[in-house]
Amino acid sequence: MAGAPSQQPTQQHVIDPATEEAIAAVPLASAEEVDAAVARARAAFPAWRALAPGDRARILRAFADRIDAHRAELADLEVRNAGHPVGQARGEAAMVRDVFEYFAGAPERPSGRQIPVPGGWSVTFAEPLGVVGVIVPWNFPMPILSWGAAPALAAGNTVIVKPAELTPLTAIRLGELALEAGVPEGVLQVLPGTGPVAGEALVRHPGVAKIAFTGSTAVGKRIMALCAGDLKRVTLELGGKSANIVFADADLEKAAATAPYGVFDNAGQDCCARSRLLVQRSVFDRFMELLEPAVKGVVVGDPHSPATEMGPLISAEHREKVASYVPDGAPVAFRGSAPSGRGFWFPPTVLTPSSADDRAFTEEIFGPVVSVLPFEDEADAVRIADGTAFGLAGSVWTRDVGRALRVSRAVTAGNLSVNSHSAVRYWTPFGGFKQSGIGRELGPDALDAFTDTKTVFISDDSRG
Ligand code: TXE
Repeated sequence: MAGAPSQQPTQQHVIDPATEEAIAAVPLASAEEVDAAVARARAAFPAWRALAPGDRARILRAFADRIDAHRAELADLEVRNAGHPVGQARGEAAMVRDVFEYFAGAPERPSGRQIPVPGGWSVTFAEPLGVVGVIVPWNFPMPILSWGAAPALAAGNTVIVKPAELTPLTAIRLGELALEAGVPEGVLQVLPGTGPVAGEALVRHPGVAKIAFTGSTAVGKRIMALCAGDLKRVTLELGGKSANIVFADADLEKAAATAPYGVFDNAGQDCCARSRLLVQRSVFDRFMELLEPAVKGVVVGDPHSPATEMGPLISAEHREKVASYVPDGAPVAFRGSAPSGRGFWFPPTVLTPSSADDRAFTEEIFGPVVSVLPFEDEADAVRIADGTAFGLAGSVWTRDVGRALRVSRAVTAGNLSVNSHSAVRYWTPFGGFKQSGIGRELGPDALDAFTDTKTVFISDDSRG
């Protein structure tokens, strides 16, 4: 059926990006295997959907408990497969547990409305869609899997997860833990494979009702176009080029001390990375003086060490892409350190481009590179912040409450933080404006993304 090419290697080696060593060999699903997985998911759907709310909730809670019991193991796997510093990886495993726990309660919470209408009532139901494909990138393999799978399952759908080629290990383990926790066969399947073969077979499959995709804007556009063929539901969480706006009246010490976290977290491989730093001109020089030690102090190295704040990039190919934004002669203000030798290391790098048109200032680099530019006033800051095709996140640093509100409302992005870089919480909505995506994940909105609303009119005239 799927129409995608199925000639490909049958397995691939998974690499530890901190050592460049192969740590596992993982099978790659063919289009035919995607077909078979969709058939299993379709077969499992009626019973999963029909479960009493309390029973579905109990199974998802048991899964969350199982994840909790295996948190350290999952974190260790992510350290080795994705190079995430161990403290960060532990936080991610805890978040995955929390996400499943939060959405586990959804079947028991009231949903639907009663709307009085002349001659009777209209009642709404949030109906599950069927089989949901969750396509996951390599930057946050565990959390992003949970952001799609947990609400989809809670809403009564069955799910097929396609992890990224580079980082399938935690997804495979989560699939095993789901079965051990009592999630029925076929309800949550993990199918490692490539984007062009397994990913695209899932997207094209007429038996799949919805695709939840996180990844590059280019692939997101292709997926949306493919989904148009049969009007498959689609949510897209794509790239970003978020601005960190620092006003002269801000707590400059705090803004400078936290700016590295805002962009170098996960080695900058974060769709929310505040990779454009806008600083009001009157405090620009002072801010740069404060920023330099903060950047040079970022601890880059062995992701197994609890002291490490930044690990390697995900692959040699990705490091080449990141390096292309810092060619010889690039306006480097200062850099942090990075290990030499094996591993895909890249030092935290601060650029001061001469204009907002600079390639490093407009394109998503997805690495530890931040570009700093001065601005004049509020209007100028918002204009520069909005000067890209993206609109995912941003930060505003000021002590003026009115300005904080004005600027955070004015910037065209889905997730703003005031005097902070933290925006992602599993109980609040997350997603992008403009070319950063469509739809919202997490929080109550996520359930809307995995259901269609049905309205049933009930006449109060039983004589017909
Ligand atoms: O992403 P892809 P890549 C950005 C970031 C990064 C760039 C490339 O700038 O440097 O994208 O990363 C699957 N049909 N982000 O190449 O290719 C693929 O197998 C169906 C931002 O890794 O978009 C993987 O599972 N699926 C981002 C997933 O899509 C396809 C996170 C993402 O891969 C497919 C990651 C196809 N035709 C990268 N082609 C974010 N929003 O955080 C690929 N895939």
